[in-house]
Amino acid sequence: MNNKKTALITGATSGIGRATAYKLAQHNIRLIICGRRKERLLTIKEALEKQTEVHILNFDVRDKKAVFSAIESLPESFKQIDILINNAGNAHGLDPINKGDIEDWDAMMDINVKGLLYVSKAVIPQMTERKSGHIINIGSSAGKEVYPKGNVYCASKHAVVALTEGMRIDLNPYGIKVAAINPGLVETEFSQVRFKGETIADNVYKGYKALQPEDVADVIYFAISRPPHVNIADVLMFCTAQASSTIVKKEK
Ligand code: NDP
Ligand code: 8X3
Repeated sequence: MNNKKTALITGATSGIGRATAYKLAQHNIRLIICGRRKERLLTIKEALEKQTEVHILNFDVRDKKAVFSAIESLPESFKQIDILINNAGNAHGLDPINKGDIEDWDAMMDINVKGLLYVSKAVIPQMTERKSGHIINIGSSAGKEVYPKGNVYCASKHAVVALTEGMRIDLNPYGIKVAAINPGLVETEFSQVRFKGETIADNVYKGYKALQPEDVADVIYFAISRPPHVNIADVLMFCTAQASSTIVKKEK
């Protein structure tokens, strides 16, 4: 019998998602890697194909139709998704609520919340049918604690935490594990996106050692490699320098 598992990772072109793809490939997990930047998906596929089978799905999680047709298009050997990692997401802007940009608000709610729902809706039916599966939602410390100017991003991540709890309750009769992994500051392209390439983004991870995407990938792999009776339901992880959303010990 082939016990090899298949994982679908959204947002696999960068940061936490990409590091998770590399980590899971080391453990011989078959991969479906997703994102909008096709060139990057192809590069990652080429690098990981020495270790495991890799299929790429190139879609925008905001595009409902594209999400469903991408999942529908999976070849037979990738059709059974055992592990869904809802990771695609970002912050857009850091402004007080009275000065926030509506386009930024739309992007965060559409990607971080609705995109996660669309992908989940496309994948969950096969898990309920098989009465097995594992869903990992990448929340954030921002989903536990609101910080100044974080308003809509924090709301989107509070929604991810709430949806994780809702999924865990509703999918419990089917034996499906659901978890939220909630990191604090992780050094990825996150701040480049949040600050739209402005130089301020370069300073976010200066003066202390932030979490690296591989640190989060380690925790994701730990969660998915527990025995069948164990579900790591919710993890809050910080780098040692970070005590809360607003308290980070920096070297002078
Ligand atoms: P990156 O910017 O490095 O990666 C974001 C990933 O999301 C990319 O692969 C990107 O792919 C994908 N993505 C973004 N928008 C879309 C979209 N519309 N459709 C499809 N894919 C999309 O950031 P991180 O790795 O840091 O972020 C990953 C997750 O971790 C996010 O949910 C983020 O909120 C969360 N997080 C990040 C923290 C941090 O400090 N970095 C801390 C806590 C949580 P592409 O552009 O190719 O589509
Ligand atoms: C990312 C962490 O503190 O930049 O979710 O919001 S933070």
